[in-house]
Amino acid sequence: MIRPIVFSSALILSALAAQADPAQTYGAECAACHGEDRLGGTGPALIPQTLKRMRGPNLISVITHGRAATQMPAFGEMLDEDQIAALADYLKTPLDSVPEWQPEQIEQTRWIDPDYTPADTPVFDADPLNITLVVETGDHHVSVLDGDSFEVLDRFETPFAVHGGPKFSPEGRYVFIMSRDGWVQKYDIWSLQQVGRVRAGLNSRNIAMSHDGKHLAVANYLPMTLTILSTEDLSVERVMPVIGKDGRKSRVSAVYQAPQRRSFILALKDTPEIWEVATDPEAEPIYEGFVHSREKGMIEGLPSSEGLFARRRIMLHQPLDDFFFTDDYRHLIGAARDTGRGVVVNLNVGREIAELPLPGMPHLGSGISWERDGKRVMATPHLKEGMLSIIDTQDWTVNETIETDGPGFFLRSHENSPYFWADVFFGPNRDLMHVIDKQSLEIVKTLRPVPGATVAHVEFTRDGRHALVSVWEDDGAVLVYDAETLELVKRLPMRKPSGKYNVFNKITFSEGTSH
Ligand code: DHE
Repeated sequence: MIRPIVFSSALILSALAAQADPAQTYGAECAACHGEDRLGGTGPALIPQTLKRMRGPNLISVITHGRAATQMPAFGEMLDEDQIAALADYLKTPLDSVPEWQPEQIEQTRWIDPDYTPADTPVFDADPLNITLVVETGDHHVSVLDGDSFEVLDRFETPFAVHGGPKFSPEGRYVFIMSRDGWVQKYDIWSLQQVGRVRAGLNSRNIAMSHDGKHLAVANYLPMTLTILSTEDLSVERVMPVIGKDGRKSRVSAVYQAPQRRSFILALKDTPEIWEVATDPEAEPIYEGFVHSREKGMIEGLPSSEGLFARRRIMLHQPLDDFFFTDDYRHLIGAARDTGRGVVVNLNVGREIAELPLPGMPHLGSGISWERDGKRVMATPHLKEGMLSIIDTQDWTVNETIETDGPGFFLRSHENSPYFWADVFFGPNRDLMHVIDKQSLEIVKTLRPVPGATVAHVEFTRDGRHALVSVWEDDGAVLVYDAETLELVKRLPMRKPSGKYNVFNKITFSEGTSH
């Protein structure tokens, strides 16, 4: 006899409660992997700051169908449509309070891989300085490419949702990679092994390496801090709260390395200041600003005998972010959001010195520079307009603009190449890549490698002979072009490859690459 299924009233009540209360659904179905506090565990943090930055299928679809090639299962059969929609809304609500993320909490997350054994010399025959790392965002891996043979030497798992450029130690042996969840991973290229991981922030923007390779700074949105780690063992050296002169807390939009200045430069999102943080106790005499501050006894946060991590504030008229630095690191151009203006700041004297008309959200962080007609120019794409601006970095004028087939994200060139490459990242032509002559500023060729597939971000090999282009799709590829003939020479299948980073070009601060 088939017995009718009888639900107890307690069960019905709990099912109704779960339906009504997405927090309960979260606790039952998600917390084991994503953490009771939604700050992540084996799965990523599920907080609006992180979720709204994630590209790809929307939240409802991920909950319903799961995420291919990850641990994220499909809940479509377990939860009904209303429950999934309520859960998605719940995940988009901010946390009631942001937990402490001080050295003690960070230290608890620090993990050194017990299987890591450092090699004395590279465990491969390839040129260790011509290694190129490819970040594959499709399944959260990095491929380690031999830049001569284009063979994949290793493919390792990264934390979830890597963003920004990985940063190499000055000799090129180690690389540090950051995820939007604030995890920092250290990897040894010579040994082809992960060294360890630490969670330096809860929602982070990017990382920067100090001039001597000893310190790694992590720019955080959540909490509003700069975390400085020891590159040796990923231990915490300092957590700096970021508070403007007016007392307002600020998110850090980005942190940059300024090797000649022996400092980190911070772009602050919520307060009209730039911060400079010294990475060398002896460095301050080279900065006018530091000398003045010191004379006036204004070095904050540290006794005046200690210069390491001493901070200098540069006051602005409004917050600036997305910096491009001149090669000598004396000047930066920052974008004043939604104003159509770029602002030039002289870092030595510590003040704004010029303004530039830059409409359509310039993406200055992707800027590159080169010599043209005896002048040093820089080029920047614009995220909201199909154009590139060419700026004279002596008199701070916009020399020329180049019309493109749509707004772009990244530019790249190399000292040995007469061309620079500009992607069209947004809009119907996002499958196009322009190749532009650095002197005539003419578009010499427009590539459409895979019709309909986004192509973006270029990196050159160490000698500049090859240009590597990402086909930014889940079943994507890195396409290797001859940088002179512009012919395709190789196709390397990859899972949604985003940025690519050549060790030599990065550690020598090549003028053709963002730093
Ligand atoms: Fe990025 C670099 C900020 C969206 C991929 N991005 C950077 C850097 C900053 C920045 C400050 C320089 C850091 C560094 O390398 O040390 N990015 C921002 C934003 O504010 C923005 C517009 C909005 C946001 O979501 O935060 C943004 N970025 C994106 C994307 O949507 C991209 C295309 C895909 C993704 O991964 O999220 C993206 N950003 C990248 C990449 C770099 C990067 C690949 C490194 C470029 C390089 O060649 O160095």
